[in-house]
Amino acid sequence: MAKQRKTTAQKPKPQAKQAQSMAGAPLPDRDTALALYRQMLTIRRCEEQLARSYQAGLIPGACHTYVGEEAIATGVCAHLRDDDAVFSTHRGHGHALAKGVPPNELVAELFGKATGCSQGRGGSMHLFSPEVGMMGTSGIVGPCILQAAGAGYSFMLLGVDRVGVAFFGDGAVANGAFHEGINLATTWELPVLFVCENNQFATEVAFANTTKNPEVANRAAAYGLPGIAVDGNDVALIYQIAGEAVERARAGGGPTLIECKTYRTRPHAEGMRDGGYRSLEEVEAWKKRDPIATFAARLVKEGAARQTEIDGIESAVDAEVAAAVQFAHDSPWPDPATVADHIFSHGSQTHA
Ligand SMILES: Cc1ncc(C[n+]2csc(CCOP(=O)(O)OP(=O)(O)O)c2C)c(N)n1
Ligand SMILES: [Mg+2]
Repeated sequence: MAKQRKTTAQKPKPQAKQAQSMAGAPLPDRDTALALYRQMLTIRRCEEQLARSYQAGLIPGACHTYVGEEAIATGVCAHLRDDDAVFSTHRGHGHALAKGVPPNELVAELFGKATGCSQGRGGSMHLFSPEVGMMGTSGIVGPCILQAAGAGYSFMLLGVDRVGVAFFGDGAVANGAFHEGINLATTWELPVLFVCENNQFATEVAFANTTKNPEVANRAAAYGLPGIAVDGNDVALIYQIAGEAVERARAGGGPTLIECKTYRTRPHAEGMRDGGYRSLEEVEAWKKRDPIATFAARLVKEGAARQTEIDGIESAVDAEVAAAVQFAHDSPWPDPATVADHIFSHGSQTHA
């Protein structure tokens, strides 16, 4: 059963309210470090496979991959339980996987199959798995911030130590939802993490061209919550900072805004061009800072893992993703007779 939240008298002191920029963190313990590596690689391999499947015409609808940003979902979700609630974006495959949706169910969903996490009815931008607290990806930029605040409000009213998490891009920062959600969650000290994946572009528009303040974390000062900017390609750092924020939220210490500075190294969506708005040199420079390769190298260099162990994880992940694709291929389409299912609620009651 969920633990009771601490009373006001026991509340931890909130962190300094000014924005902080954090650099570097020690490796977590070996098992955790290897699990983080495996999770990032699972996201990467799934995304590479989904890109190929999209090109082969197997994915109806849009497919926005998370390649280059895997450290963020991985480092944050490693601290979450199934009863914590994640609300995500159009770029949400990584969030779903890190929150516990199995690769089978993700790939099948994108193929439109009945075995997908949303029974083949949602696709890439409507990934739901409430059983593991994946409360949905969304094609609308911004509302996930409000939904996470709403989840935090529910958890506070229930008196439980669960947390709500919103993942969103730099493109959501000028949306009214950012202001409303963060202001409300801070005022009411709700247990929420606001995780901005600042990959520096909204579609093909540079963040710096849409604001006079291209830093996100320092916006926290305007609302009065801790704002922390981190290297979004450093999974050990994200794991550390997110762990502190989750612990604070569970203990009644209120929300945190975490800005993860990162870069997507594939086009905005599969099938789109990737030129004209950013240089190839810039993309190549960020590929050298790949969150997965750099973490693997660090694990070996610091003696946390042998290269053979890294290779073994890679083989296991490749096999898991290949099996997921086969599972999706072999799965049935949804039965057309069920097209109207799940549209109306039959179980709800009204109370006068
Ligand atoms: C409210 C709203 N406005 C505009 C769009 C069109 N749109 C889809 S994705 C996108 C870019 C979002 O950029 P960002 O939030 O930085 O996320 P990223 O794609 O970089 O991960 C936009 C503007 C939308 N889906 N919803
Ligand atoms: Mg962006």
